Amino acid sequence: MPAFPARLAPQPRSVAIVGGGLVGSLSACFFAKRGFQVDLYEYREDIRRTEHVRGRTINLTLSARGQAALRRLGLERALVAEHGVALRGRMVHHAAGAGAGALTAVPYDPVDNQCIYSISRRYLNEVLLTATEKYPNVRLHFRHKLVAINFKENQMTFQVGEENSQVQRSASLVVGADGAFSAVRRQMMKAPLFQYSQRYIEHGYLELCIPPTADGKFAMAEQYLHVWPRGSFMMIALPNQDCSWTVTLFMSFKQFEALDTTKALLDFFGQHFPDALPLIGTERLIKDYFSTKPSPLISIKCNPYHVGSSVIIVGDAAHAMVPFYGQGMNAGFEDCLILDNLMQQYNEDFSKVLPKYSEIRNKDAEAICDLAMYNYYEMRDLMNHKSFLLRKKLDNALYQIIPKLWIPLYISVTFTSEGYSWCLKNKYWQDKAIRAVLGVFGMIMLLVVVLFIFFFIHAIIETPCKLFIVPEL
Ligand code: FAD
Ligand code: EGU
Repeated sequence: MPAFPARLAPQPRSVAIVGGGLVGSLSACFFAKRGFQVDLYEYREDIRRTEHVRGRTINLTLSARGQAALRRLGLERALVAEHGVALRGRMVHHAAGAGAGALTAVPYDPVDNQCIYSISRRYLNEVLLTATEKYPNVRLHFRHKLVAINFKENQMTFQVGEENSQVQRSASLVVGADGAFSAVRRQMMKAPLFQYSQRYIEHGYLELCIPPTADGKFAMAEQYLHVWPRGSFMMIALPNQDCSWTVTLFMSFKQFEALDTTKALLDFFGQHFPDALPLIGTERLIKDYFSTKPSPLISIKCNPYHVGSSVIIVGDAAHAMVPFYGQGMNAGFEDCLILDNLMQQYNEDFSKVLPKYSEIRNKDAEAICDLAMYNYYEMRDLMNHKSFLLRKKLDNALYQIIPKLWIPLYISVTFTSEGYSWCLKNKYWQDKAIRAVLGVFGMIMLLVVVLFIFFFIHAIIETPCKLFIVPEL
């Protein structure tokens, strides 16, 4: 028996968000909207007041899951309509050889023509931070780095500014939105039964840029995510609003190291990305390539995502993934939406909401980590295989004929809010169905061949008998 009726249960009203990145700032809005006192602590200074932001990718793709979360807060229109560049499909740049320089445009959604959006990380973060300030119950604390956290009293220690001054803060709920190298999670790892695994892949990434043309236009077909799959490495380009492209080269660290001279670099691009080389420009390529180090890519799974009824982790802190499905931020935004739904369902009772969040979110988050890792192999390699492209064609054909029954994997991941684990199961079912159909087809073919051989032999055996039978005199 609970000591209080649910309605009267003690309601903690203060929330501390650790990390003011994409997911932390969105999460702050969700808690503020519910009326909690929200304090957001961010390690960096306010990016709205700085010229340059160090760190990750310049732009990323926003799709249905991320949009659904933004919509709940009334932020979707402002962001998507005014600052997103719509992508209606991918443009595959084939390798030299067979069809050198050949391009294939493959639409994302041949049925409903839905699209995804390329958005600037910085702009997204700025809009979300400003959105938190619309709520009078939010306070932002920049240059606050969480260095320790004591779960018993929910006591956090922050290092403030550059000097070694420290402050102690507490809150009834701590939300760890402090990214892949989360300090909140590091503390959670010390508890028994906490599951954790991480994996760095062999590939790193390096960003380059294709500037607008002389007359200020996009240098490549806009409305596409451009991709150069090359087997052991690949390159991707996403458009920016100013008509430039951010180009990301994914390659093993070994290979990055091997390209250590101007000549080696230009030969490499000339051989593998001959169409991109003049668009980037040799000078700019050399300058950008040699002035930045490739960054690593990590995939992290852990479980559970909460401690008791007072600490929870969201976004990359809970599930960092390799970027090959364009879902990291989308999944993080979806975390916030799901958490908000549970707050509604359980009347903001943290002791019920937090365990439920871990329970329902873990399997889906791990599914998208797996799917993204699978794409790491599939996209750079299989895109070059005939059988793979055939399967894609078959998938899309079936989708066009029976869109309610046959939803290709990337469609369910990108354009629905079905659980990621459902998407994965759906694909297993489809693989089985295709194998079964191919199996039956194979059996029929075999039967035809056997029958043919049978009749053929029969005919051979019969005919000579007839031919050589000497008519009786
Ligand atoms: P972060 O963005 O890492 O933010 C964490 C914040 O916490 C930071 O501001 C940091 O300063 C702060 N912080 C860290 N430690 C502390 C501390 N101790 N105290 C206080 N503050 C702290 N996702 C997509 O959906 N689509 C894409 O197209 C896409 N492309 C990607 C391409 C690449 C190359 C990479 C690497 C990732 C990509 N992602 C993409 C994933 C996406 O970037 C992440 O999933 C997303 O940024 C996660 O947001 P977050 O707020 O959880 O973490
Ligand atoms: C990788 C790096 C194309 C941004 C997967 C597609 C990505 C993104 C794809 C990055 C690819 C790969 C899909 C989207 C998206 C494709 C997708 C990958 C955004 C299967 C800035 N991927 N990404 N798949 O279909 O579903 O276009 O860094 F090259 S968006 Cl690897 Cl939809």
